[in-house]
Amino acid sequence: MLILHDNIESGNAFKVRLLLSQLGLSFKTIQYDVTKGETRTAEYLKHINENGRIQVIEFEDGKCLAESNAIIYYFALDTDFFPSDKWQQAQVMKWLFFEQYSHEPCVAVAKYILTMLPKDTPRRSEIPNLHTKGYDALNIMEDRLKDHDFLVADKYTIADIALFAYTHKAEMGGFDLSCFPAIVNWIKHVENTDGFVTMYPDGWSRS
Ligand SMILES: N[C@@H](CCC(=O)N[C@@H](CS)C(=O)NCC(=O)O)C(=O)O
Repeated sequence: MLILHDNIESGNAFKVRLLLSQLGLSFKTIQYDVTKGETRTAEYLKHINENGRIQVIEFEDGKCLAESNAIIYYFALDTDFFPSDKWQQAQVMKWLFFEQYSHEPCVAVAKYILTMLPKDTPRRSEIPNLHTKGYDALNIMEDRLKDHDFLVADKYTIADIALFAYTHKAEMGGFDLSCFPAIVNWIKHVENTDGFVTMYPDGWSRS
């Protein structure tokens, strides 16, 4: 069975859980506490990911693939979650790179600082800058979504999965989504797709 090296708080890991669930693929998860260096052990670096991070998918033959967007690309190929048209494929890739370069480093990191680190962490000083850059990214999404149901070709693809992951939890990072009506609407569209699963399982609470 597929194994996802996972952390329930990670939007990057949620992308993979969501796509695998929507594809109807079975997998089990191994949870890591990323605040305790559990992905930095010699064993992990050697066998799972030399880059010392989740999320990693481990195949039945022991091969491991890291990087959330590479993982969702791999599983989406030849399915409805990745277009067959070359131009649309490139549009999907554009949003995946945008997510990793302009969105996740602000929207996800603000969530991490505000929800995972102690309240007196000096890293709170990063929040204003993260908000400025994060709002720039959200504005770009809002602009696209104000006259489209989904990010590419008006069809639900892995571009939506990649950006949904941290956007729908952006308020945990102190972002106010009420100024983004198109994004709020798109979140509802994604939540209504077949086989949608939530990021945090029912009854889950941070220990
Ligand atoms: N670009 C990577 C990001 C991976 C990443 O930043 N993982 C974080 C959790 S979201 C992590 O494992 N942090 C632990 C560490 O850096 O020690 C992806 O999308 O998979």
